Amino acid sequence: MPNNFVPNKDQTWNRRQFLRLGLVGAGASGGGLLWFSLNRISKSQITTPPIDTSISSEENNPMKVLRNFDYGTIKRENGRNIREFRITATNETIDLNSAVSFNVWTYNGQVPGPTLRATVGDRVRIIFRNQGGHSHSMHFHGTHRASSDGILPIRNGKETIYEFDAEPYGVHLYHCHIEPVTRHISKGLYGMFIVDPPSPRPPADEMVLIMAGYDINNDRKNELYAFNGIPEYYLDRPIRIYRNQLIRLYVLNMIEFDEAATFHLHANFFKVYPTGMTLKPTHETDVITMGTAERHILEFSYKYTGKYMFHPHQDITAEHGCMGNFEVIERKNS
Ligand SMILES: [Cu+2]
Repeated sequence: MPNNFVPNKDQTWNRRQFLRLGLVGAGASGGGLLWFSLNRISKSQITTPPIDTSISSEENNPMKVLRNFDYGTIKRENGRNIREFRITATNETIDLNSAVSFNVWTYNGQVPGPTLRATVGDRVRIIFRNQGGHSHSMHFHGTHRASSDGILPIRNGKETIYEFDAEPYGVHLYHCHIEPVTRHISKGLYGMFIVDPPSPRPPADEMVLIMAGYDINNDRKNELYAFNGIPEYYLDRPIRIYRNQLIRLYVLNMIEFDEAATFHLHANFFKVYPTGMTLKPTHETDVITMGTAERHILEFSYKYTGKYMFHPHQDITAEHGCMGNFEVIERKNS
């Protein structure tokens, strides 16, 4: 993992650091995870509170999923930016809690898969290798040709390339589309695909929250639910954020078997950018309903310090693991 995963002190990003990360990104493999890219450069500085260094950096760590964006390997071909991503499907066993170990199917060894990110108009190239033992695929939401729609099975041990233009801008997703899709998704084969607008959104502390369920006993119902892969992870390890700093949440509902889930934030209201496809919010609320695969950008900041829950307001879903906390703290020296 890059050293920047667990900073020991406040992470403050200046232009020099952005440039350095951008250069690192240009040479990184598709598995490289970056928090920002060159197109995030801004005069304003966004700081993120330090992550508790006692939190492990193991592969399936929701804190790692939270603020990591994979911009791929940047190439220049025929006057265009190409963002090349290398994704491998594998099988892993993860501990969902102290009692349940579960065999998951993964993209690049993690659930959810890496958050892939591009700017609208970029050419995206996905080099997909299947080492998962079953046939799998990568189906992206977005506008593209049928040949890159990712519905054909890629057999174990085989490789394919999906290539398309990143459009339209918004919060999208990718997932395996092999039958039964319910099983392939609920076993872990899903991730977020963010397409940024031509002009970057205003600086913010950006993070990804993906809701999903686990059907542990194959009864086509979920016994456990999670944000970013592990049930109740952020409940015990709150996401630290700064008071009065803009938070931009990219939220996605990937819960199979249930018809819909809501997302509710305590003691606050958020501005809604439906499917991330607007530059201005359409409305403000504190609970939003999402069917499976629905996703939005939600923006807010906290006025008061303290600990605040977030969870679906289907409380049975929250009680079975889809529950977390923000811990709003005061920024030092401000
Ligand atoms: Cu699959």
